[in-house]
Amino acid sequence: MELAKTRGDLSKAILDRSFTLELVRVTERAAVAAAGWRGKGDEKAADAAAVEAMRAELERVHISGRIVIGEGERDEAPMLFIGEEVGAGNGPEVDIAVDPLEGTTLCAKNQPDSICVLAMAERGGLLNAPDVYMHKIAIGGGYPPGTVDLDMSAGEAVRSLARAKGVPVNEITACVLDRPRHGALIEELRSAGVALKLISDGDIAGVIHATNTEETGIDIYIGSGGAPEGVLAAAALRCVGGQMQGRLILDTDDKRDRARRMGIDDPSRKYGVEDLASGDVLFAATGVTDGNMLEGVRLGRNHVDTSTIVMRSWSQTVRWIKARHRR
Ligand code: VTB
Repeated sequence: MELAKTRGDLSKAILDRSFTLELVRVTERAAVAAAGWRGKGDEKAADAAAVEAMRAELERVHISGRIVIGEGERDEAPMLFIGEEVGAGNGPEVDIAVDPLEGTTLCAKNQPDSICVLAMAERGGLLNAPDVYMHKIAIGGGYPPGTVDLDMSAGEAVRSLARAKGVPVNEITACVLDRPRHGALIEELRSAGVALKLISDGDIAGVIHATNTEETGIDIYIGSGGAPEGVLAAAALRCVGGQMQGRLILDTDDKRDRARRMGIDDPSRKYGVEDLASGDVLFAATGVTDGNMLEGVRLGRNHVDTSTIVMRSWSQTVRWIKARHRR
């Protein structure tokens, strides 16, 4: 069988493809560091270990990187703060979004789908999103544009998706963060007959699961979660296909001010995948705990095994990289 050789326009492949493996090293190292804190009930320590490891490994990558989604503002985060320069400083100018330990609670409780995540784009390619909530809706590839929309009610969206899929609505499964604020949403989905996969945390994985329905059984992700996680999920969707929309929840003057300072003039803008992550994008995630998408870190006597997914928007290549590291 022949592989598609020219998926995209070669002139748009700004990011050298060898960076994919560089990013794998970064998320692997963060995951190994966090794995030592699995099940220990200490979210902060797990997160700090991942942040430090990610920061150290990024230092070795030949990029002039700038953190656009990170651990917070300069005054609140000692490492990987927004605006921090990262990388060896001798390569292309790129923007970096990180969630060094997505699902800190999942890691602290040793529950599924805690992952270390990083996305890289050409300069200006990732939305500088403030750390607020974002309404999100996402489905997999292969559906006509506009099959679901943030401006539809949840009931309308799942009925439209069921029609497009050619199944009754009671065969649709929606993934939703299990939060009191989603009470009405959950009620609406249940009364439409939809099956719910309620997750306690980790909606980057939740969104990606919706693009991999055959394996996860999830058709749609819907609800509000972190805006930074929304940008990272969009970076992944640029590589695996799928539709997603997001809208920032800027419900106070303070949040609107913060957003304005980050360059967001229209507080009610509906963002599509390309508005959140544009141009050439790479995305990597390594499992910390076992999950639907990735196995967690295996700590053996003499070696440590990691499992990583890494993808590239230009070629739409998705690689699963299992690695064995000597202890
Ligand atoms: C969201 C979600 C994340 O934390 O930010 C959530 O996007 C926090 O939600 O994936 P609450 O403020 O309602 O607790 C995660 O689940 C994990 O960081």
